[in-house]
Amino acid sequence: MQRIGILGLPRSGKSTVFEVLLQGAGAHAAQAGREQLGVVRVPDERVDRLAAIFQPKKTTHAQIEFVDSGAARGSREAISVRAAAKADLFSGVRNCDAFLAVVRDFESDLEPAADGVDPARDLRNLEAEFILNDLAIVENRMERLGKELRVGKKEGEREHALLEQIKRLLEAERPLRGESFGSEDAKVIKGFQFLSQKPLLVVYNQDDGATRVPPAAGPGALAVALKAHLEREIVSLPAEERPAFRSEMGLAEDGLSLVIRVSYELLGLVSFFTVGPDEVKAWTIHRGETTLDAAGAIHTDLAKGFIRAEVVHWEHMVEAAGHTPTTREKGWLSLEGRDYVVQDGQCLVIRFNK
Ligand SMILES: Nc1nc2c(ncn2[C@@H]2O[C@H](COP(=O)(O)OP(=O)(O)OP(=O)(O)O)[C@@H](O)[C@H]2O)c(=O)[nH]1
Ligand SMILES: [Mg+2]
Repeated sequence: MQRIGILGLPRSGKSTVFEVLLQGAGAHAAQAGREQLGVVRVPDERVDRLAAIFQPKKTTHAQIEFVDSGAARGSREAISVRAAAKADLFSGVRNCDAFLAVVRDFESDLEPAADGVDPARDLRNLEAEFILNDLAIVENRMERLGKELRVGKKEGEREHALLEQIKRLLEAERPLRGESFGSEDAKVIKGFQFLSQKPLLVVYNQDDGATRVPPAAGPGALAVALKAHLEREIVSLPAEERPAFRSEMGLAEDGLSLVIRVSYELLGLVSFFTVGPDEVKAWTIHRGETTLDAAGAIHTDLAKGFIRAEVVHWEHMVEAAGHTPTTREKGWLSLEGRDYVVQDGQCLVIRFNK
């Protein structure tokens, strides 16, 4: 399961965003130290449509985990950006697969912003924190490698040169998520878990009536606007009243769906489905992965004994009312080998040797 760490300056609305995301039915939250964890059921109309056809005993949506970082939680006084920079913005979220940065873009008399509302400045400050964090990691490692090189241990030479290159990028204030590296170097770099390298979703947390369009984010990042406060009010309503209220307020897509859709895009994830009378289930793999990878995601035995995959697009499956012979007659079913790249929205049956 992919984990997305929510971070941001104090009082930017991190916990409000977290609560909005957690309203997904089936979500459950847990407290782990100072941070909060929440597993969210990924809303997916395709799963619901397939379940309506198959009437399975069990329907399983994909899941994604969000972590609300524990930094400076609960402090009621407005904290300045400078003071915030000293706090550990990344507590509890360092090991996540991606970050969701909440940037304050709302005025509030109840929660006055100490240094005024300036989302562009706040984002710059956050980015600077990512980069400082990574520079500290690079410098530590280079120092150690430098010592070894001086006593004649040459193994670290190549890594030292790579870190030198990374240091120059960071010093030029370039986050690593925008850079590409050769596969050997990429492997070495991955081990460092650099924060500025992880995919970044910037959420501009706006007032109820705001219509500002967020500026485009750089490479490896995406930006969306969310009215977290209003969204939280909506999710506190009974489910059947939400759509009417939503359209009254001129909100198109609900916050949870929006954030998840964009997160999938950012993380390069796609869904495939397995269907049948026992269970309709959504699975998550990376874009570009094959039927063999998909089989392995379901069970290692399926990958080991893989013969072939039967592939039907979910819309065709619905149109055929879940009747496989019909999908075959219509030419909607294809037989694919282990190297076939799975596309978002396909239903798979894996044939394998036990
Ligand atoms: N007016 C307005 N208030 C908001 C909005 N989002 C959050 N708030 C308020 O701002 C305050 C801070 O929100 P939180 O979600 O607790 O922010 P946080 O980033 O988790 O705060 P810390 O964990 O203390 O750093 C709360 O009083 C929220 O109700 C918004 O979009 N508009
Ligand atoms: Mg909070």
